[in-house]
Amino acid sequence: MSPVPASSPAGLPGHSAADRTALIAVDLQVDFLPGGALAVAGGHEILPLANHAAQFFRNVVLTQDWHPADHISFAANHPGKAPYDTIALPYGEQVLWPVHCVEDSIGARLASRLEIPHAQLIIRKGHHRAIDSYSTFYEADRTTPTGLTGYLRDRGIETVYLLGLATDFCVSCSAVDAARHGFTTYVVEDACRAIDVNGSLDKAWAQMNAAGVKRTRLDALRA
Ligand code: VGL
Ligand code: ZN
Repeated sequence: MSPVPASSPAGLPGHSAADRTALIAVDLQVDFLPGGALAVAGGHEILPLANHAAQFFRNVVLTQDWHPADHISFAANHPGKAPYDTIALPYGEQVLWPVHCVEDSIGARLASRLEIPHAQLIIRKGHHRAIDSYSTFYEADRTTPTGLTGYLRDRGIETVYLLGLATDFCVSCSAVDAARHGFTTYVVEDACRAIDVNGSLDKAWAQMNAAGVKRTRLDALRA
């Protein structure tokens, strides 16, 4: 009988390093691109980068911010408040945003230039009226799960790479949660763009560093 190989041949699901690794492409949606309701500067620049990066991954998860029209994170739902004001909610401080990514609206659609046909899962987050959700693992109350942890574990995923929008909100919160759940976690930093409001980008990197999130770049994926 022949010995069990140290690494199984490619093509056997769940056994090779490629099968244990997933790319999570965060919130590449119309409203976060220039011209959108909550445009992230340079957001459109990363669409070709995301398409390219995805070719290096067998497992790709896409996420969509997906809010009801009466969502608590919209400044318009708080009389007297303006976008980027903050309010105190039971789960902590909440930044108020322009109305964005309303369920089933054009702005909530994935960017038309996104071409990742082999993506296998789309996680929609932020659909509870009273809770925002930057992370694609847990909503902002830190207790309501999206189910992504279970999906990744069931699929034998051990390492995740993240890219997308915005670095300092949905990407960073997702990366921190991934690392806390024991996934080896990389952020592909040149394939992300930030909102950067009130020092949010510096704060986000500090939190990612503290959680053990590693930074990488597109070039390193090619290597
Ligand atoms: C996001 C603010 C509000 C994001 C989503 O995708 O980073 N930011 N909703
Ligand atoms: Zn949102």
